[in-house]
Amino acid sequence: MAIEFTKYHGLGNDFILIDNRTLSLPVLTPEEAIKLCDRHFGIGADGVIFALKGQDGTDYTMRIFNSDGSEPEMCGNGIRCLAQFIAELEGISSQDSEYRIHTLAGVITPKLRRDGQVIVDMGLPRLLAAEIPTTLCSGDEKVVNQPLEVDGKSWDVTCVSMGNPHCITFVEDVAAIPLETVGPKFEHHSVFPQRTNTEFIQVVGQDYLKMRVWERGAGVTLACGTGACAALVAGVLTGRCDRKATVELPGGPLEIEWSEVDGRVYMTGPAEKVFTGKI
Ligand code: ZDP
Repeated sequence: MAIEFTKYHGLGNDFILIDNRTLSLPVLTPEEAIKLCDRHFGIGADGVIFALKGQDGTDYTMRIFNSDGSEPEMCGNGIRCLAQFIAELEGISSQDSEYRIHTLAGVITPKLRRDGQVIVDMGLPRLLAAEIPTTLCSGDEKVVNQPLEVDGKSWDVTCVSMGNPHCITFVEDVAAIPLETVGPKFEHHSVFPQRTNTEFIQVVGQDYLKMRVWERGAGVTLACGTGACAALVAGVLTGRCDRKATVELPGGPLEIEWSEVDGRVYMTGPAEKVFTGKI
């Protein structure tokens, strides 16, 4: 059976989107996703995203497999792509559509804006060690500016869950970080039982952060939406930035706000269709 797919990217974080709306389970297995994500033997992507039937009153359900076949709870760049994909499937050309999406991180609400950008209500950040999860502090404590030994060096880390785990460390110069060497050591560190995404952040100004990321299950990527949200929250928790800032990723900028009013994190950024095909 042929399966149609559409390739999208959000700031170069790229995904294979599958129209799976009539079903509750993904039409592909994690093993098939690994093959399709391969950049030499497959289509090439950081993950595969399925637009599934809604549940518990939501419009749709999103599931995603990372390029290594593992399944994350959420995906910030991916859900912007999903919103565009759904609008196209529904034949909606006008903007302002808002969707309630069921994810393993709770209900997430992306909204298409007239200028083509997508603003996403990413929900509440979770800050307690048990929620990350990490054993770096006792379960009911926040993990802020904690020393962590990785690769023979002590890093000050702050941990934030946006449904998926993030470990954030602030550095002088992000360009100088050997991501390929230290990234996997953070990801598989014994203090992170579910592994972790890791963000290296350079504070350029109160309202401007520069970020490079090592993603759990995907490695070096050009952008990570949940990571940019987690980074801003960590910047606020450690007194390094305002509640609203631009986060510059290798693939481009995202606008992130941690609202003082409702405590939720809002992410604004692009999602672009690249091509369609059949498997
Ligand atoms: O948590 C994880 O395992 C991530 N690799 C999921 C993907 C996150 C993503 N890069 C994002 O934008 O949030 C898609």
